[in-house]
Amino acid sequence: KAKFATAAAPAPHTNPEILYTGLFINNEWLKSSDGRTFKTENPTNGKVIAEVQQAGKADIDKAVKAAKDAFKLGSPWRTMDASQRGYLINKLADLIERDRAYLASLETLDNGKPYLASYYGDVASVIKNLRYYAGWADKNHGKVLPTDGKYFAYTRHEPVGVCGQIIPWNFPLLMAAWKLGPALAAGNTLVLKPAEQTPLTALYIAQLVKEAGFPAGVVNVVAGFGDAGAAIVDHPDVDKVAFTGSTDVGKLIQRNAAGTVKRITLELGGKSPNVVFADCDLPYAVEQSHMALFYNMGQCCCAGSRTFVEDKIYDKFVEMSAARAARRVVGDPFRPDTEQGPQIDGEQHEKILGLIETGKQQGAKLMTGGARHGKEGYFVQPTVFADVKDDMEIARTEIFGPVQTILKFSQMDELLERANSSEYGLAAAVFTKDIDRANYVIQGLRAGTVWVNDYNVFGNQVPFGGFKQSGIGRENGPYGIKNYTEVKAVVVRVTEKNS
Ligand code: TXE
Repeated sequence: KAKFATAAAPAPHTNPEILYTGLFINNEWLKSSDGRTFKTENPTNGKVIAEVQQAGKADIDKAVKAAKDAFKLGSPWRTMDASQRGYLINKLADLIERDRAYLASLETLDNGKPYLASYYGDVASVIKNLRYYAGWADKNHGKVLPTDGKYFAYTRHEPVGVCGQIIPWNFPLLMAAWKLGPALAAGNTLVLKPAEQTPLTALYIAQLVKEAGFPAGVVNVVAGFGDAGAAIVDHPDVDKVAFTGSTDVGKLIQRNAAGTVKRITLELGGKSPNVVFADCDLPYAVEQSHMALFYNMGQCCCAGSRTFVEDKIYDKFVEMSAARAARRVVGDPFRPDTEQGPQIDGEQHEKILGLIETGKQQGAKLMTGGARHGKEGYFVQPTVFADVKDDMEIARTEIFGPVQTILKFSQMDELLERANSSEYGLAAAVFTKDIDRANYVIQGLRAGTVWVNDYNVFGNQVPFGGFKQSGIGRENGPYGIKNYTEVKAVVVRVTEKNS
């Protein structure tokens, strides 16, 4: 069962026009300072879609300067009513809604995810997320504090300043929205760097930012590689970095951000346990566990990538899961019946196929799939491994592909220890009808999110982020706003104090 409706969506633009490939700085489209460009590729067939201006250090300097100027005291942005900031964010959401079919198509072209998922999943969530945070713009208020002495003390919730936002390629639009919404609602200015694999939709959004009427320099979008990301992290005028991506790069960012004591939020990798007890509704749990792993070609940081199944139903569960994966429709992401498109690029494709080989060599039982799909593009067959042991590579490393690993358990305590024996702690799920058991597992799992009898349920009101090496901080909800807010304490001497 898909998470999005399947009522008729407008037909996709299978060949969407590419309108913006420049660096978006100060509400203008620029070429890179050193003339460098890079190619973005269609992962369905490996063909080049467009050449995009590639930001280097000099361009990052330019973008940061624009954001810093836009943040100056007295600037249009700083003097704007908070409610007007909310209005502008809502306006941006309206423009995205207007261009929803085009944006969903562009996302599918550049990323490879099925068009219906782009349309009903990604773009729909982007619109809702921006509207949620638009509402926060004039509600992020401080407090009056009954301090001792003749003083009037209060807190101001101020923007942090210039935010550097570095995002990945698995949900290019949605990750951009999760960064833009709270940052703008709280009054920050920003430099957003999309991933090199998927720059196109964020660049289109940049033009919509301008059309919505945001003052120049508030939002700057510059495509580029890791060196551009590193230049953002190193820049002394960037006050905060928000990053979503690999744990390795997250660690690097944390280290490098220390040089200027930047605020950082990190949303990193995962190896999330999905626990299925024997008293579950079996066909439902099989389908949910399938989607938990295979959604978005397995390229989800919170993917249910360690499926723990109670011994009593293990064989049946494995058999049903393998049959479901074998039925998964893989192919052209623009077709309405396609469930699975290509992986993002050749590098990921190779990494996944390599891990599948390791799984075979280390003795996991391959139930279905296990190889590339087709001859063109970066497709991988939906793959299911049974008899997976905790110490196998495929049970420890984030595969980030359509590879389900199914492990067996028999005792609750053993289960919790094994489920928690990962450096990650992003998400987890439990399928059971026993409320006491569910509550025990909820409390025992060390993860930022625990789903009960469902998976991949996101709400703009609900925080998302990781325990342990899955990250620092939370996105969405009031917690998300907090990460973009500095609290200033103000203490004013008064001549007389009365209660
Ligand atoms: O990620 P990177 P990659 C995991 C997943 C995947 C692996 C590698 O397991 O297989 O990471 O993916 C920018 N300073 N996730 O190599 O490199 C980069 O340009 C600053 C999980 O694509 O982390 C891009 O914009 N920035 C994840 C962003 O970091 C740097 C989503 C992410 O790229 C940088 C993606 C540097 N030194 C991959 N180097 C999730 N949490 O959802 C690169 N970047």
